[in-house]
Amino acid sequence: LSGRKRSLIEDARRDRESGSSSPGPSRCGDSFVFEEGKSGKVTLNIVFALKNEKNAGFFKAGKVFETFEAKLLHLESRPSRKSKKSSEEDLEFFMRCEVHCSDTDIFINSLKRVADDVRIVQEEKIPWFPEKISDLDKCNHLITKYDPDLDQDHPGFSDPEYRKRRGIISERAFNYKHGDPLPVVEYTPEEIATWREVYRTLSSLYPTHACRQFLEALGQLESECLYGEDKIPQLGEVSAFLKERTGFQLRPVAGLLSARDFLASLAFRVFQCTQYIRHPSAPMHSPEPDCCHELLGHIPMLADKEFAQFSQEIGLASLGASDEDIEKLSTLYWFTVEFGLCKQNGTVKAFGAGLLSSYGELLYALSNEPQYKPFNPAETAVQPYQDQSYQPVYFVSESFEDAKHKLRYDPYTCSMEVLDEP
Ligand code: HBI
Ligand code: NLE
Ligand code: FE
Repeated sequence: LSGRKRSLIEDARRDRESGSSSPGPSRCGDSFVFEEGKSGKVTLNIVFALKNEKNAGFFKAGKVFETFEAKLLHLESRPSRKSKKSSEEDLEFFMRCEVHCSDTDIFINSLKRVADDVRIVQEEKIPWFPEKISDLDKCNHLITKYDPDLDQDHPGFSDPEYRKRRGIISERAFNYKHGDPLPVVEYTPEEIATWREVYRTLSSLYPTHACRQFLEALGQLESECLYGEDKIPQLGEVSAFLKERTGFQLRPVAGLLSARDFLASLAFRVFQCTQYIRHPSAPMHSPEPDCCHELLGHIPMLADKEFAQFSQEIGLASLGASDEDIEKLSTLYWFTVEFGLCKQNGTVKAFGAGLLSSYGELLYALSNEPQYKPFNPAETAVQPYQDQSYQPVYFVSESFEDAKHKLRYDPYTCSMEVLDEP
């Protein structure tokens, strides 16, 4: 294990144990602080509603605060979410205040007499998340799955030259900072031979197996001479191509990133790309991302406006999300962006990058052998998945746009709306 890798792993472990890597902003919504305090005081976060006679109720609540000498630290109001049916909107208040420890129970009980639905809420710790694109420099927590240095089943495990090469390419990615020019890798003839084989075999399947959006973008990449079987495209050129079409840009990544870090970059329309290539002994399928996967699987799809927006929305939803929600979003990402199928002109086509970069799995996914289920975010998000080999089940969207419409980020509530059947 190189020193660099070890320090990354330790870093990630520390973050997990301490709950977050740096103090995050407070979440708006219904999570608030409850701190045991200094000098016999506690800070309470209280939510209560006022249903009838709001003005009178508000002043009565104020009286309770006054009586208990509660020090008001913060106050805000919003329409109650529960009041859909009533003609007049109920109001909900959030107050943060400091009271004497010994008064807590009686204070809350008094409040309950003058207000409705009184709740004390505890703050969920919000995991740190990048707030600006350059913060992505801190999103570099690698996970060590399928690492050729560690995993005995990796086809490169017993190939010291391959491991050394990967180490060099990964180190450059690791040192990359936002704004630096994208690293140029001088690929060796052997690496180009692997690319050629992957490119050729996949190209023979694309016309029948890939979705329309993919074929269109690949055609453009080829006619602009960015893509072809004789050279491995460089990230800088490809990034410029994407930026013009959908605003997506690339940054190099040293290996498999944590789901949280990987998804966060999508929120900024940044796609993290590995630059090393798969081992020549296994060109038709690799469980880990490599440049064939990024360049052939992801890039053409990211040139499509609808798909780019879908990807960004998953990323936005992931910012500051709980670990459970990250898991769900990863699963959604997995069965759409990586392994999604969709219907086009009555036939099923692939739009997932993991299929479009693996000759073996692309054939298999459309062979009628695996199980197929209709795409539906609620169900898809909890479908267990494994990433070692081909998927046992694929989700099929009614149309390419359907997947996007069913999953929509609402910028006002900062949450994902899952829409039912259109
Ligand atoms: N890291 N570098 C990299 N590339 C990916 O495609 C990737 C990742 N980490 C996690 C991940 N994909 C997905 O499986 C989801 O967990 C987001
Ligand atoms: N299985 C894919 C391939 O061989 O290209 C890579 C999947 C990465 C998630
Ligand atoms: Fe991928």
